[in-house]
Amino acid sequence: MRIFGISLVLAGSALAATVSGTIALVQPGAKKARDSSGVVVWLEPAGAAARPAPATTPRATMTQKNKTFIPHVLAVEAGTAVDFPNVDPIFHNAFSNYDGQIFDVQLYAPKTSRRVVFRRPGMVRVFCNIHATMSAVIAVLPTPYFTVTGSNGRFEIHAPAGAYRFQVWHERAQAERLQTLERPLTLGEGNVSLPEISISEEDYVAVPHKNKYGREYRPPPQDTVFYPGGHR
Ligand SMILES: [Cu+2]
Repeated sequence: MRIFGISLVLAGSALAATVSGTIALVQPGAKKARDSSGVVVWLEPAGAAARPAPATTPRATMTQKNKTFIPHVLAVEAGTAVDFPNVDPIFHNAFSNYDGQIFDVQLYAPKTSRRVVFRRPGMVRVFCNIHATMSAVIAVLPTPYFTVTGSNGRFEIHAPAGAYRFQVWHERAQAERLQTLERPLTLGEGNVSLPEISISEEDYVAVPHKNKYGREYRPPPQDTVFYPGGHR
């Protein structure tokens, strides 16, 4: 009976498989991609099979360092609490007024942190209200099976057997182009290696963003100095 019991457990547990591949970001005029980092890749479970909510709130971190959000692209499952530690010697802010999730942690001091829970799936573009050059993306996903590429464009996702929709996103790619790269993917036994995926950045136009009031940024502050008692 014990042996039978063990085999039942094995049969009942979903086997995990790995989906891997490479993404090449292709800039207009360039023959080869140089840096293919920041591509979000995820497997969305097909059908309405509801996943049980995680017992504890998942956590993630986006650090403010050297006037940069690190990482520049952060992927999280919906329901994740994201901490924004400010390790710089100057004040920072983090806000988004794009679709996805509107939030504003207000101005906060060096060596302090703020936390925001991202509940609704979407691509949340994050900015700092006092530093125009700072930007980041938080990809809030309806799945725990995701990754973000590094500069070589390689990705690897582990997921249980089942039916999924494979999807990719990059901030400089057009939504219509990204849609054409979506595909159904069924995981059974064994790993899946996908052929190289090319994402064109053609048609990308960088548009300077506005501050949280929808206005132009002021001239850059002199950040070589500290800001005792606040920031203007
Ligand atoms: Cu800042």
